Amino acid sequence: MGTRPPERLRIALQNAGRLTRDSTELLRHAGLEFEEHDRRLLAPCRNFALDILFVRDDDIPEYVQDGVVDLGIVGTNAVREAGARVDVLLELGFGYCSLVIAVPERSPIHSARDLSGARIATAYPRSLKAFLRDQGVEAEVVEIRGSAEIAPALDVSDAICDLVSTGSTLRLNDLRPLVTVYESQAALTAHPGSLRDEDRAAGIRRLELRMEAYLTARRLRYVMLNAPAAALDQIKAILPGLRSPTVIPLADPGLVAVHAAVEEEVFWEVLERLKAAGGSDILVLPVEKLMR
Ligand code: PRT
Ligand code: ZN
Repeated sequence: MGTRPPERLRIALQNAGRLTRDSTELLRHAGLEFEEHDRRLLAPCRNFALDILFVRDDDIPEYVQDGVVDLGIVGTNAVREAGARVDVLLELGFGYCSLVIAVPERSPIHSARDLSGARIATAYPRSLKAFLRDQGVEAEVVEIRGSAEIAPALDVSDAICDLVSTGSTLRLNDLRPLVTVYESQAALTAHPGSLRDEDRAAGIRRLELRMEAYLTARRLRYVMLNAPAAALDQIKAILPGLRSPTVIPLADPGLVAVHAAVEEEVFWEVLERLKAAGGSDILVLPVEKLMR
């Protein structure tokens, strides 16, 4: 695909599946405008030199490796299973799952070592074989397409190796997880050759920074409060902040206003401690973007 206009980047997204909605939303949060009512072929971005290619997720690692596209959003599980040589630029915080080996509830298999001689059904033969090799376990890998979870009930295998997110599919099929092969999430991946091309690399870097700005901001809340000036040191110590919090004098010399960005995970705890330290009129706002 060396004939495409050199000035436009191309990104591959899953066309219809678990990653599709989060992938397109991420691009929109990165400020890109595009039509997606017809998820076929290329959707051009109106305000960025980027075209979006909607394809099956399994095709994305190879498309990125081969330079059919410059970028792809795909699970790291698919990249590993394809053995694709791509650069993983950014983990995107969605599409979380684990590749897990599981056995029937009443199976005598209780550890990876017990898998020796067992038949394991999987759509992830490459990942599974690499894992078994690492563990020094010799087992029979039964390659299947699609759902592995029924294989033990059909006596096609003694164990399965499949992706798990909530675990409800395993429970429904009377299977218990034995060992995790690896964890996975969606990632922004790049064609190594595109990163060596100065113009393409610059465009890729701009997109990456925008995505990072959104992902960082999503974890933050902007907190504003009034505090007694005398309590300022204590309040500052509570606020982790990006750097130091902004302190604004108020008309009443005994009071100051303090502004800071706080991580979502510690946010309630911080709020409670601020209140206890004398903070009042605590106002919390979402953060839209943050470029460091
Ligand atoms: O048509 P196309 O090939 O594009 O789609 P697909 O059916 O191959 O893929 P899709 O949309 O199911 O998954 C795309 C990607 O989502 C995967 O490659 C993973 O990166 C990610 N992902 C996250 C998952 C899961 N969670 C997941 N739970 N992919 C599949 N599953 C399946 C799993 O295989 C099992 O059948 O869901 C079932 C288990 O789910 P729980 O919640 O019951 O544990
Ligand atoms: Zn697929």
